[in-house]
Amino acid sequence: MSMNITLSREDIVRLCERVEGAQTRAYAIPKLTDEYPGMTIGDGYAVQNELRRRFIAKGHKLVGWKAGLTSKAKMQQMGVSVPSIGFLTDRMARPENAAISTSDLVHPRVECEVAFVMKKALAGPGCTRQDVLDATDYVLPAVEIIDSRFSGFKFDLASVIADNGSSARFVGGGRARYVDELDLRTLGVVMEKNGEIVGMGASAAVMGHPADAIAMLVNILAELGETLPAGSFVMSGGITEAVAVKPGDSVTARFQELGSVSMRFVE
Ligand code: 0L1
Ligand code: MG
Repeated sequence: MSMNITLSREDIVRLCERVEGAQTRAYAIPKLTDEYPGMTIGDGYAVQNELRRRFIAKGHKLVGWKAGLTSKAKMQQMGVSVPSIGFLTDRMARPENAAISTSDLVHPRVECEVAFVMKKALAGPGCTRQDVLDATDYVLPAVEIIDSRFSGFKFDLASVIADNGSSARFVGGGRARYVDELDLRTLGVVMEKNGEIVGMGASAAVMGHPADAIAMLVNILAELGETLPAGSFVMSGGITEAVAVKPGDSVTARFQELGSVSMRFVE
């Protein structure tokens, strides 16, 4: 890893155990920088990598990655200025129209994202939008259910990265489309909760073009000594602000050209 790591191995393992406990038993914890104010972004990724290693050792399968905090709306909402990445496993996936339990989540929020499925592996540094488009099998609409484990959503970038970018659940669906059939910058999205419109936007909100967010993700992976394998499912980041959900809520994300994705939330 070429990132600046300042924490000792013991501290990385300690923080990873703290985040893993909060994620698996669904309780809120103070942001990690309260105890380690000098924590760097590299330290955040060191904790995230340890979390990924542990989940995989327990039998979880890595299915892809997510870019997070990729729109101005999200950055303003969360008070940070740089995007992040996180990993996705089979245990986080939920089918379209699923009833998603909230009892194993802390304070879930939903956001609409364009997801990419890769037909070729990608490696950084220097990955570009065109490299991403050439390596994409198809895109599809997705909803990410994020769940920051930090009390009162009070966190900073290093803490969020350690918490795997707030990754919790994701639902892909709608219509899969080839990228050369679409203008990926101008896809409109409307998010409905219980039949009311609670968010809307256009895909250019994600770094000007969602494929740029995937290129950014591949270049961060290179800094972590990783590549993006063929077959990966990759989410490019929320187009609108994230919206809180609770048991009883139904959510539908309607994407121009890509169809819609729905789910409901239960206890
Ligand atoms: O998916 C994302 O944009 C990451 C969000 C991290 C912060 C949050 O919990 O809202
Ligand atoms: Mg997201």
